[in-house]
Amino acid sequence: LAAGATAAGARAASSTPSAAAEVTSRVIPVPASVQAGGGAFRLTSGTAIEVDGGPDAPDSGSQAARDVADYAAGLLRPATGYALPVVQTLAALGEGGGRADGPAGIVLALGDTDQGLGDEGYRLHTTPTSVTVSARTPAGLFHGVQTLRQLLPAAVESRTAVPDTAWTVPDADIRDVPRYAYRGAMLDVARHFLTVAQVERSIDQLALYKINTLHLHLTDDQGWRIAVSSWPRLATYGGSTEVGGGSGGWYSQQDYQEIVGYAASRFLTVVPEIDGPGHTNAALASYAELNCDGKAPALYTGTSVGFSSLCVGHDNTYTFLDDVIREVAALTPGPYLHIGGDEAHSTSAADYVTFVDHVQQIVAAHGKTVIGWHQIDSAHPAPGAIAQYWGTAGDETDVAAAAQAGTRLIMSPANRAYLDMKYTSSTSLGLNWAGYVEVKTSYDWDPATFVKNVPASAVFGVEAPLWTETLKSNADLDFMAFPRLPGIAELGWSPAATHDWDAYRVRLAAQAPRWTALGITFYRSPQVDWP
Ligand code: TNX
Repeated sequence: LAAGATAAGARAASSTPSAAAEVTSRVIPVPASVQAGGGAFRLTSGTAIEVDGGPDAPDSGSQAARDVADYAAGLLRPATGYALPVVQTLAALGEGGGRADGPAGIVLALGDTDQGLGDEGYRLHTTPTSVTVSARTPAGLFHGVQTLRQLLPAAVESRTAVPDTAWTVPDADIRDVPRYAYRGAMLDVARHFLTVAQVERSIDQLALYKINTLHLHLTDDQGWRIAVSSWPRLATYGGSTEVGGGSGGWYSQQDYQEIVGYAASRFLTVVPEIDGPGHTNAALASYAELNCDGKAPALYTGTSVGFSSLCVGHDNTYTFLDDVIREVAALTPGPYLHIGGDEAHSTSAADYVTFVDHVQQIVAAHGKTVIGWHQIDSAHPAPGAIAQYWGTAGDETDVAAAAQAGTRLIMSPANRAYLDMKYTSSTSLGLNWAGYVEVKTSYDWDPATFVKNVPASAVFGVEAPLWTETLKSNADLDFMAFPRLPGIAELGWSPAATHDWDAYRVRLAAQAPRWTALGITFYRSPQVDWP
């Protein structure tokens, strides 16, 4: 083991086992390295949050650090009842990352104060008078704040004051960097429409576990959920219903930008998905000219898959896709656009290849990198394309061949990472086509080795999809995501050497009071000793 992996870190810190043990029994994803710090820190009514924007402050980096400090203050003020003023300083960091002098408090320090923290890593160091989070980037500071949050008592999540609480941060010196650059979750807003408020609530849950990507499945047979000015009926008609026949809904371009901006404030990138050639009944119903026979089918509110297809041989199809992808790309600051490509059972194999190859060109023309469900590996994945694996067996030879040839992989094996699979045969919500996925099954796999003959370097990250055929309310979403989502987040962030179900189930149990304080309904799996 390289020094720095938690298992090694925990051993190296055996002179002070409590520091590492406290952190590794409480924080998800478990940090890459935990050593003893300078002593535990306690927040008081006199604590301030100091922002050190680094040597170049004030500049845009400094403003971003300030935003993270304001966010941290917003998290910590309600439960503590403390003022926690945010103050900006230019002071240099003291030895070991703590403050040399100056006011006691929480310090967020941006700059190249530490080596090897990369784009998202951070260091968190406690002393009796300070807890300092340092990072090279604002994203790193933000992730460090999530760790700080989880080191405080669960009551910190309360939105009302919890008096007589000792707001203690245990002694720790944490250095933490992610295993994978892409750590995602997907919301299917097509089968059941989810409001902007529901999506933002999910974003906050994802941020707590250092997930950095929100994939929005915006279009499917049952609904088209984003306004496209050049094809307005997609939303107004195609978005007018959902599974079960409810009234559905759709995001105006302003709504979508609101979601993108909220995600960015939590350091998540939005990946919009426009699915094709299958999963397109809502579009086909909205515009007759998209159909090979020129006839618009009825809207669809059931849960079957594989019955719809865009007309691959029609020019209209590519005019439509070019318009949609141009508009969606322009609204999306992130580098990716997801083209779907799954379950095209009503498209011939040859047409499928024609379609995927053409759509990839359109996405490239609008400046985005293609992500597609792993069936795109049966076409010709463009240079830089990313395939999202949602199989269960791990023996797909076309996926392995594409990975060997340079197509990166996002790992979402359905029998592990799908948050919509039932936990057991008695789970009332969810589906079971990929089997039952209890908490241990969901956690206990390795993204690097799940698909045979894939080079570890081809794995770009992990994603937990939440399909909504059976889900609608916040309570529904929560119950399926918790407690599995934190496990997928840990697979994406923590070093493989830290992977250990027995240790993980202890950390997971410790999260439950936090979820309760946050109003998150969760499945009390018998595999975990909940408090
Ligand atoms: C398969 S996964 C689908 C979705 C369903 C999901 C339900 C994938 C790429 N396609 O259309 O919603 O199963 O688990």
